[in-house]
Amino acid sequence: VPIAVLATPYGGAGKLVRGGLGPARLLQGGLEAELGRLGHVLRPFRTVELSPSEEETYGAWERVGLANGHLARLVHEAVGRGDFVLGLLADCNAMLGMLGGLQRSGDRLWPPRVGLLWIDAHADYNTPETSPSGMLGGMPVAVAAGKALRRLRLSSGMTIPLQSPDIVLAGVRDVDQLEGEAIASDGIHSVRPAELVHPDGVLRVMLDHLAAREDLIYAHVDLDILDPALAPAAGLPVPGGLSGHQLGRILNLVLSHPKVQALGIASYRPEDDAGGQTFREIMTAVIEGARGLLSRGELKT
Ligand SMILES: [Mn+2]
Repeated sequence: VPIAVLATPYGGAGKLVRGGLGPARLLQGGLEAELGRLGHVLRPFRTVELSPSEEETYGAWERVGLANGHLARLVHEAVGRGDFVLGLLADCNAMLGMLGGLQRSGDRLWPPRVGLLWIDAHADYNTPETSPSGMLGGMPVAVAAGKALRRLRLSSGMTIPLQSPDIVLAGVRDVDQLEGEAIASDGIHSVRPAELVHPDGVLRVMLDHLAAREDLIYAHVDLDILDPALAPAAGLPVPGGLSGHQLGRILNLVLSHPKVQALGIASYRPEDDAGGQTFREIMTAVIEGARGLLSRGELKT
């Protein structure tokens, strides 16, 4: 399966320097070379760019929607060619564009059902009403589920909101109170952090349930799923978390699943990673995941 590597430097605070450089740094720092060495065919790297007039449009949240709309078009093109999509994302808000692109692939009148496997220290299930911080980055899963910010969802290409059973949260270890109440009352499924250490258990069961329901699955990784002691330059650090090797075993399992059509990797901050420690953990994880993608090809033939 050819891999289309797509990047977006746009996040909740605009075109980020913090995080915005992350996607390019991952690729040039060795990801491209390593994927090639494994035997993957890579499409030419594409990156989202707003036009000058779009850059001047309204506020940062509107620009996130515009950038996500561009990302969705790139995802749509890539999936139309049969590519696997690897999204290198400034922050988690870009998940809306990844989902939007997957929803638009296939028949327009009978769009594919798309599921979400959300691997993050945070649930990102806040709405503007429940959020203690008001940060857009804490809301994208709720936006994808149609609970708030309809305009942002639509401009990201997501015409159909996810339903609760389309969502599986994995490894979440920091939830705000009202956010937790919403997750419980909406009946969102979760895989607990301790259960992720052996991915071939609860996670596999959840993935199989999701696959039975969906045509396509998007797997999203906020790199703060990693332990900040090992990978401090990733996302919004929360004590605890996985090693790069542990995340690699999870991604290996996830990417070996034929319905997983896209992987998003979000929130690497190279400017806080002078020694490259976080980079090495990420690389370990993604390379192990990419092996899973290769094993899927072998199963098919
Ligand atoms: Mn997070």
